[in-house]
Amino acid sequence: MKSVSIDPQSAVPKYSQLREILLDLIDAELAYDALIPSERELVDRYGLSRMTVRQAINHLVAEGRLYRIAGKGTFVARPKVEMPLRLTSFTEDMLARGQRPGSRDLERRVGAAGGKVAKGLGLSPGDPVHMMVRLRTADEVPMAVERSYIPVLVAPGLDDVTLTDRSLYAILEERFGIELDHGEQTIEAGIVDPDDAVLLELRPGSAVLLVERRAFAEGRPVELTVSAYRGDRYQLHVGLDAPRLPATQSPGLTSSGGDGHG
Ligand code: 16G
Repeated sequence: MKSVSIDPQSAVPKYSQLREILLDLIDAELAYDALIPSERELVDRYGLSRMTVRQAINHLVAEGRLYRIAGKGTFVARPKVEMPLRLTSFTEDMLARGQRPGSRDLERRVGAAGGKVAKGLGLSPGDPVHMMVRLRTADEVPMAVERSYIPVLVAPGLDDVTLTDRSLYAILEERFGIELDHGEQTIEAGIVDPDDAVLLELRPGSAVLLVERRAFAEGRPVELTVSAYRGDRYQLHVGLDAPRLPATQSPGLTSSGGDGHG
């Protein structure tokens, strides 16, 4: 069982012990948007310095577990959003969570595909592509900046359609008859780009999830999108299957922990 007081003998730093205590409190007792005890109360309750208390809270704010409102206090953040690992659109995903999806066009133009974009979309460098940069919001809270590329050939005239507060996937389907049927995605950790930090209301140097998606229709690449999702608002959850040995392999080897390959 975790202690509910600070152990001064512990090798675990005091701010870290307080962080654990606060996490337990958040999980067990506090709903989101609930006010947490003030710094002064925590100082008194746990016999810590103000600096140590602040350090624990700063950590939890950076991790997206708490948020501050100047002059009001520190509150429990909403649980992180699980990034879907399906070919859903941002709009569908937010509606399914009961949140209001939003989209703001930051940049829209037709340009010449560079090497990487051309390769991803099966084009030749210099071929025309729609380039769009969008800020995505959920209940007005900025969640991600998405930079998408779509071959002009597959969606001619898309540049005349506003995407503000609209779904790109719905427009592709309704207006251009494109039904995306397959996708692939790479997700890696990153540090927010300084311009994106302003849009996403993050401090410079904050963590983001960098997501690169390609979506296809009938085997043809339709979309390449590179997005920065707020690291304090998103997490990934994956189900894990136990490795299964091929049926031909001897059952005597099952305790080796091998995955049956090689
Ligand atoms: C998701 C996709 C993005 C796609 C967008 C379409 C990820 C990481 N990205 O945000 O590639 O362009 O949905 O959403 O999932 P929309 O139809 O709401 O515009």
